Amino acid sequence: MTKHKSDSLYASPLTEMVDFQFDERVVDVFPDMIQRSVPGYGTLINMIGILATQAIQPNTRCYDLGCSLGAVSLSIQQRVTVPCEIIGVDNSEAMIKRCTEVLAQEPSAAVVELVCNDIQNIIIKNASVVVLNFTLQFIPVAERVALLQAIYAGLNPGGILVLSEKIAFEEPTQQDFYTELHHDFKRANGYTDLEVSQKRSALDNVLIPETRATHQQRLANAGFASSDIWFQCANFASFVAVK
Ligand code: GEK
Repeated sequence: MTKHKSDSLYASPLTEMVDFQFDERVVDVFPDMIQRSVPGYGTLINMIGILATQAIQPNTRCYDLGCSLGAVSLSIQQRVTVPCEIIGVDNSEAMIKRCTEVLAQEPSAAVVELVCNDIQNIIIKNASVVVLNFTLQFIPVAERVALLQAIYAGLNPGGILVLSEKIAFEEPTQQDFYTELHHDFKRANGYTDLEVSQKRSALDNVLIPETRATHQQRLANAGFASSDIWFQCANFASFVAVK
């Protein structure tokens, strides 16, 4: 098993706060970072593999948009039993380079292709499953509906979109409750107060969470017949939307 480096990117005081980027320094610590930062991440990855396997039709495509190091692609690749194509897309060269090594030699019914590009530039077609696992939150808010429309257009009838996001709350007391719970989760995983606060500042302009209602309204506007939350841990929720 690969030994992953532990994340200490925000452990020392930074004189200048730079917006968070998915560069080589992040790639090196990414598995540790996401496990210690996203409550329920490991369970969600396993469950997406199971859900996707249920939904994938033979000889169709499954897209993992914002694939990072390929956790979702791998979870599907290891479970799927019908011939299909998994397409992982990420615009971070460093992520795609490392992801290629992670997914290299898995025996599977699925063929995996990795693409280094903006997910807003790719043409989605013949898809039975599209996964946006904590990626839409990094797309500018005004551009989100166009991406969901392109996904909807590329899905076959009955196909599903799995959309996982950090979510926001309208009620300030509810927002405070979940923010504190999330920060306590990070502290319980060994992050210091300094790391929690510096990471929060670095993500401020980059990761824009929205409410459950906003997501579901946008999914409906993009054409999806139904959507529901099928998994949630604290303020991290996953929607499944059906075409
Ligand atoms: C996982 N899904 O492990 N085009 C392509 N990729 C993008 C774009 C874009 N416009 N914007 C951001 N990314 C993964 C985790 S991480 C979530 C996803 C997180 C990519 C970015 O390079 C990064 O790899 C990924 O989306 C978001 O299940 O770190 O919180």
